[in-house]
Amino acid sequence: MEKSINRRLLLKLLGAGGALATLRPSLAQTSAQAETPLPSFTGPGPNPYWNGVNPFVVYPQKLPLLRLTDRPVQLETPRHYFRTVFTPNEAFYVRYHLDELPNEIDLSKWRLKLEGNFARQLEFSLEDLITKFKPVSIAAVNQCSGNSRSRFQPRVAGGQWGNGAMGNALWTGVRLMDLLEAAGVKPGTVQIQFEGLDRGKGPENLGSGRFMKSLDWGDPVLEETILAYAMNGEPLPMLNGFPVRLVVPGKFATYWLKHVTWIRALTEEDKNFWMTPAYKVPDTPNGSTTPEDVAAGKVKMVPIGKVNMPVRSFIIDPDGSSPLVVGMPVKVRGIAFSGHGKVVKVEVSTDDGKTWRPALLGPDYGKYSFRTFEFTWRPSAPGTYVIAVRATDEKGNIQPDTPVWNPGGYMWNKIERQEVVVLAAK
Ligand SMILES: Nc1nc2c(c(=O)[nH]1)N[C@H]1C(S)=C(S)[C@@H](COP(=O)(O)O)O[C@H]1N2
Ligand SMILES: [Mo]
Repeated sequence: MEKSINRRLLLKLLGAGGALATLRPSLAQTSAQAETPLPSFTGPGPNPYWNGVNPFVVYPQKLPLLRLTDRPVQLETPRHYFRTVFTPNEAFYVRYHLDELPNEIDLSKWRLKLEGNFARQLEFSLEDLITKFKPVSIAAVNQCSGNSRSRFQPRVAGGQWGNGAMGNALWTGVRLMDLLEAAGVKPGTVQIQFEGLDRGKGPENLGSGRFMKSLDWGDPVLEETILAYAMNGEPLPMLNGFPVRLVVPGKFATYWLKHVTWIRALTEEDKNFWMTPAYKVPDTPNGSTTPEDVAAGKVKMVPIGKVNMPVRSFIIDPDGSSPLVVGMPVKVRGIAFSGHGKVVKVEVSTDDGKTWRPALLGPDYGKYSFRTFEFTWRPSAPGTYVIAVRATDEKGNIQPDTPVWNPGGYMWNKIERQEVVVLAAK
């Protein structure tokens, strides 16, 4: 099956017409904007907004998504696209750090380069990657470290994401280790660095105009990491990393480099801005600390690559937009995932977290995928109810009902809630 997917893909990527081989979208296309002003601020207190409060905008190859910023491009996926276990490519969120994005890529010239402390300095075309290496597929959740950052109290700087800076896809590509073995990693290598094609100034005077991330040589995640050329059986959308991106299962998306064009074996630790000081978390069990401890210089910070994504779950339906009716069954549905292993239990509460009952889990697409759940609830009296959901993974990690706080606004995983109104049946 993989073989035929691949032949089809190859045709799509390289074949006649080549519509996708060189995309010529204008990244400046604009959108229909909301006609009435939206509320401007979502906190403090219980947050009624699942997504961030932002206008819809349309970019090439994308459905209308919620715009956080346009330089760099940051687009959030609206809640209803999480009704399916795989997030549609056209609705998949977008996050960049720099403002000059590759707008078209000529695959007759593009080459992936392996350089640095390798026995052989190699170059591969996209066709080489597709045809010379065994394709592998993995379902995995890509989640921004700052997903749900708008919930932080006190608030922290950075994109004020709601819950939609995440997505699940079936990724197909080459095992990173197959590429590294072909080049021959020489002794003395400490990290493998990845760089893409986007450029820009980045934060002032920090030498940050190239987005680069490195994984430790010897980190077990390298065994599962792939360089993906397909997402849900299609070429990657340009804004999600065409022609190839890194998929680092279980790790936050900051390591999932897009448009990967350079892979380097480093003999010294990568100290570029995007490794340090950016993207660091307190070295505490759940990445949490306090503003006071940070101010007092008490907190040891480590790269977020040292941790896996904490367990999370989300209520997708009901979304509170319409009332429920006494005696009428309603399906509470959503998704759950964990970077630590398979989700083994999802529980739903209809009394704001006082009592919990198990939900039915959907199909298992592997431990790094979203897992859907469903719970049938028949409200017996009118009123306002708070539905809550919490997941447990195979390592026994369970979502806390306490908020996370750290200066980067990372690793949020508090139990999610949805308020609903139940009306009397007439
Ligand atoms: N080349 C490149 N890759 C990148 C980034 C970037 O700015 N440039 N951002 C990273 C971060 S922080 C995130 S959250 C994910 C977002 O992936 P997506 O835009 O495909 O959703 O890409 C990662 N890979
Ligand atoms: Mo991110």
